[in-house]
Amino acid sequence: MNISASFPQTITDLRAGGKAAMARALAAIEHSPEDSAVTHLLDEAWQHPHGHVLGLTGPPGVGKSTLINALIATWRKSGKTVGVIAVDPSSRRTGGALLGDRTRFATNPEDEGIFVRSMAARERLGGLAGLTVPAMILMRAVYDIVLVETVGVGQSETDVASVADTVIFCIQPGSGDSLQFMKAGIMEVPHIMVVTKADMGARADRARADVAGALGLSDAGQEGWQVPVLKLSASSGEGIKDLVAAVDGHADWLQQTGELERSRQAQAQSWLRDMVREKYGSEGLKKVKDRIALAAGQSPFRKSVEIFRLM
Ligand SMILES: Nc1nc2c(ncn2[C@@H]2O[C@H](COP(=O)(O)OP(=O)(O)OP(=O)(O)O)[C@@H](O)[C@H]2O)c(=O)[nH]1
Ligand SMILES: [Mg+2]
Repeated sequence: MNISASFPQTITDLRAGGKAAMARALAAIEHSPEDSAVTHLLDEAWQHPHGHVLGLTGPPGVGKSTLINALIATWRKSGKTVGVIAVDPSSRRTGGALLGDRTRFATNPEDEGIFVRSMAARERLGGLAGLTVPAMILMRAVYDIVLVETVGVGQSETDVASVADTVIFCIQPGSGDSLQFMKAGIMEVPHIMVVTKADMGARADRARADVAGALGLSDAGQEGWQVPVLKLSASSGEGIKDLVAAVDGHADWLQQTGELERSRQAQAQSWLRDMVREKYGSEGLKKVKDRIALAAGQSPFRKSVEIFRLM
């Protein structure tokens, strides 16, 4: 399949072409993922990362989108450009009242420094990661901050870890669910914990203390990273600055420890594995297991085309 002539051929084109170019590139990775121009662009984006990627997850209605709106406003004010990927799980169609209560992103269409893209996490090649990983890698090459919103209530947090450098888990005051997951050790511990809707008063303080307690019981975090437990209100703006500072702190820590490179490499490797497994099953994956390892810094996209050719 041929992609359109206006497709951005290089990262320079993508950066210069604004939101229209990004929209075209994202459409191409969705519709012609194996086109050689698409692979070339993705390889180049992989080799020239620019921004920091945040994953925001938590139960439905906890306030993720409202928080993202507040973060967008803060970062745009300080001149940072922002790309957003909002993953819409299809199961939410049965979500009833919650859906009517959803927050949309209030962004200025004239502002070239903010790009929002919704994606349905419907059954597709590679599941959530299949499309979000390439989309994230394109946006990461262009914007200062990339935000990925996913709904998560337990095991699915691991999904967002496969696309984000810093994972933020949101908890609603007065809801015990997420705590239960943590205590049971089901949930992979995020890098930053946030209690939302702090304007709800004492319940937010109690939730924050509970989370801090639960983290103390678990083997929280990675060596050398203390998971901050913050409380904030996206409505009043309270605590947003502290979250921005915590994100900066985690980004610095990732850089200094070399963990950033390691975790991005692991994301690329697991994306490649998932794609092969989706397309050719576990048997297919077994067949190429000796050839699937990525060298340090190697792009998973070119490699996926090579592997698919072997099958
Ligand atoms: N009081 C209060 N309400 C809030 C705050 N943030 C969000 N809300 C409300 O909580 C509801 C859900 O907010 P969203 O931002 O849509 O939550 P979400 O986590 O993105 O929800 P889904 O994407 O549907 O999973 C909305 O009615 C918001 O107005 C807050 O800081 N304080
Ligand atoms: Mg939302």
